Amino acid sequence: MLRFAIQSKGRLNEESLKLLKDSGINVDDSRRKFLGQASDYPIELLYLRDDDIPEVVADGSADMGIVGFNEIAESMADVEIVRKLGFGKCRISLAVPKSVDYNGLEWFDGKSIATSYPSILEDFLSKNGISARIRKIMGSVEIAPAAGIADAIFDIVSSGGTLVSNGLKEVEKVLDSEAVLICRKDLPKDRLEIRESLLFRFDAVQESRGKKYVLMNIPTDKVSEAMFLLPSMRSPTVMPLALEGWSSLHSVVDDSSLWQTVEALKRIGAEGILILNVDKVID
Ligand code: PRT
Ligand code: ZN
Repeated sequence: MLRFAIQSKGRLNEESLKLLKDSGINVDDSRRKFLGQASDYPIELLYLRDDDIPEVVADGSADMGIVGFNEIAESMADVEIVRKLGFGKCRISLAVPKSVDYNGLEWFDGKSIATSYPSILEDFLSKNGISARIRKIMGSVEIAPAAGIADAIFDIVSSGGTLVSNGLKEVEKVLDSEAVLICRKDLPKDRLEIRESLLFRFDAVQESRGKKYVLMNIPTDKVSEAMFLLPSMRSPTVMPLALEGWSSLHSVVDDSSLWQTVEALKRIGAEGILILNVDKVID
């Protein structure tokens, strides 16, 4: 049995549960529970506040977990970062009131900065030779300048909307973050096989994200041109159709270039184009 920690509620909870579910691990997601059991997989889920996950994994109370990289950087917990998971993307930045005539990092010399991430900030300031007062605040950091509690803030930014609505502007990005899969460093040998199986499943789910399976009929003399338009994982599959002079072509296309590719294929004579979701990709 492997014990796996995820956020009990909040921004990473849903995506973490979805990754497990898409990996065929069905967990009892009644979020009020502290400990949940998967019905068909040797894993138990520990639902925690995100701040507690790095330490709990570092000390072996949980074997693996999902948490924002920002929490690992702040706690400096001694864990292995096994994978970046591609969700919960954000950055931690310095922001100042929008009326400030900001002219570089020196502006922060002698100022006070409110943050829930004092360690990351302290490290950044000392590396840059800036001496500022750090005020640790848990939650609603963005109101600190207007409330007269600090001159500036150091906080998580995603769309930037919170900064704008609080009369602030982002002036320095310090750290990029996203959800990461972490593992304790001394994972007992009897759980290594479960870890490998989990990674195999997570990778297959992640590989399939942002991909579509495209099938079409195309005049056989256009197949090489079509293959050039389809930068797939491997070469596309080409099969002759019963109809003389026509072939069927199958390939995997990235979502980001899907419409461009399909339009180009149509221009060279592709017909009957089917676009399907990709559920898993196993290399
Ligand atoms: O209760 P618990 O302690 O578990 O949760 P929490 O309230 O501490 O964290 P939560 O659920 O807000 O965020 C969990 C993780 O999601 C963070 O540690 C980040 O890794 C990641 N993440 C991604 C974010 C955001 N995006 C985000 N936008 N965490 C917080 N925010 C907040 C930010 O603090 C600010 O108040 O959203 C606001 C800014 O958003 P924009 O879009 O207006 O810029
Ligand atoms: Zn938290």
